[in-house]
Amino acid sequence: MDHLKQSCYELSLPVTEKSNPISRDIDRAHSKQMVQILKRCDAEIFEKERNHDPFYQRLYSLPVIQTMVDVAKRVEIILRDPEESLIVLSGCGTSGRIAFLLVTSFNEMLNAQRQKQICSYIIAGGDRALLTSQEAPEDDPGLGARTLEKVCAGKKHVLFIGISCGMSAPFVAGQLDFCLNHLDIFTPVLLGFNPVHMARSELMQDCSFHFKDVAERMAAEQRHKKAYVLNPVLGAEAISGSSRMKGGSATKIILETVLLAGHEAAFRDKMMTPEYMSAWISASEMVYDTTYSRSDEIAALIHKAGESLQMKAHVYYLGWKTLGIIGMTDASECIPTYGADFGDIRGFINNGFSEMKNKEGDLSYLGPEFIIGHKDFVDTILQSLSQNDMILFLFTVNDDLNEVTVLANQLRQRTSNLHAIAHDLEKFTIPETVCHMFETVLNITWPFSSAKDNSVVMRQHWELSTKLCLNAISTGAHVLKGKVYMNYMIDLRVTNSKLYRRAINILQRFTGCSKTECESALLRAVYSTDDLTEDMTRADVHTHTDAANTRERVVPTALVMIQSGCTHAEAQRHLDCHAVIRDAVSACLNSSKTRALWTEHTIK
Ligand code: F1P
Repeated sequence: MDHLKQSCYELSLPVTEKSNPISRDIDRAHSKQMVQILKRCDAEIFEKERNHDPFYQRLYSLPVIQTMVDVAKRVEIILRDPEESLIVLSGCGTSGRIAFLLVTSFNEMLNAQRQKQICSYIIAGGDRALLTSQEAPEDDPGLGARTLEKVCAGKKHVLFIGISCGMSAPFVAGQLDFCLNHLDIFTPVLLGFNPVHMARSELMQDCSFHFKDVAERMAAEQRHKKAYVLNPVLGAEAISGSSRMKGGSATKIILETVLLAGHEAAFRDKMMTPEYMSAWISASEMVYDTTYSRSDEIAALIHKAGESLQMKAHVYYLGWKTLGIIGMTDASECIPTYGADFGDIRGFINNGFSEMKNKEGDLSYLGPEFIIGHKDFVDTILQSLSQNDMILFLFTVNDDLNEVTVLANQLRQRTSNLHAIAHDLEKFTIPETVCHMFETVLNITWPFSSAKDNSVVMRQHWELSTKLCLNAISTGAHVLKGKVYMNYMIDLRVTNSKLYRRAINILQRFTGCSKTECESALLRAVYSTDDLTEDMTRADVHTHTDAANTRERVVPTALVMIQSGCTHAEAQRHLDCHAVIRDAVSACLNSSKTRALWTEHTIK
């Protein structure tokens, strides 16, 4: 594919789907280089505006900050008059998990201050999606609207924040549309990371409009302060399209700021100014700086996790309180992103579901993926633990260090592959005896401030820091396992319409073939056939993604079929010859390049 074609192709993608030039060679980097690449990509979250470009507003751009002030004022109004009012945060996948984390923490803070808990979360697919990848409900705008209506029944004022990093999830579009049709009750906010004109314009299931229509209607209503679009650009993700990374982090930073600022205004009469908002963001930037100042330790943890995955062993995150949630969120997203098995990277939390405080309560009856307590880990996994399995503790000085010590001692009897990310404070450090139990400790000591709500803010900073580390570890480990080619997730699971389109985009990117050719190869891989029937080609995307859900290596198979012009069975044989997906893809792309060059040469 020549350069011009390739750059036109890139231009047509929204920012959140583009390939980031910084990480183009991440698949060939060793762990220390990887941390530097991820550090530069994450730095783009805080990058200042370039040439006052109105289409590419950044997080610190004045219009973005002003919108944050406006939304925080809505939070304040609701907190001042909580009867019959509600703040709802909603999203799919990582966006829904972050919504859950923010809502539970904010409600807990309100409860501790004897205030009414007025926040609620919605995640597409319900609470089971907090722990496992449930990509299909994301495609249903009607389901989104119905769920929202139910949650808000009887309320007179609702601030609805719909999160879709890629400005693409039909579930969220359905909810925003519902709000726009009931502006007497709802103030809708769209949080995403593309300019409005790049919102998805593909028609949605049983629907006459698309996401971009909704985003444009939202932008129009913003002029009357009836709706708000919060959409700073963060630059492309380090792994193309992996919005769990920068998208998830920025979602957390923006919404925590807005919620806390509204709270400060309601209960401490703090004035909300743009400077005040910028200061909150700068505090998160400090978290970014501090975290990446420990690049060597992060690299060591990537290396260890990579070794475990390469040996087909496991990585287990054992976290306390919200760090447990951060761990489970990171782990759950590896399945759709890297085609990982649920057992490859798993998260556990102290006290299991009673610590989660999710709406639907204990879900352990749903099966092994929903076994999440530390005690469950000891009861079900400890017996079979091998030295190749990596265990990573996630805790802070405010957690029960006695519990940490007891569990670590118990595990040390079976393995020394025990590591930790541990946060403490200048005045309250974690005793060395605790740190010494681990082979590698990423111990970050944070400056202590005695401000009243410091514990809430500190916890948020520890969560963000842990999220950055875990995103780096799980991404790096999968890169080392060969699940990434250049900076593309070539073994993604094609389980919803966005991922289906992404799969076609990846095939176009590497083969230079038309969309139709790539889609046809993808379908042949999805249905394991060389001859697509009419039923197959006529079926809707939903049917395709349903079928793809049970298939392995769908995109690599399609890629080999296109590049080598071979049958499905031959493509499977080619992949079977390579233990590592990246090697199989690279061998296929290189051999066809050589063939093309050779043909060109002989023709001349
Ligand atoms: C939602 C989401 C992602 C996930 C996957 C599928 O994306 O579930 O969290 O990583 O790519 O989509 P978005 O609506 O926030 O863009």
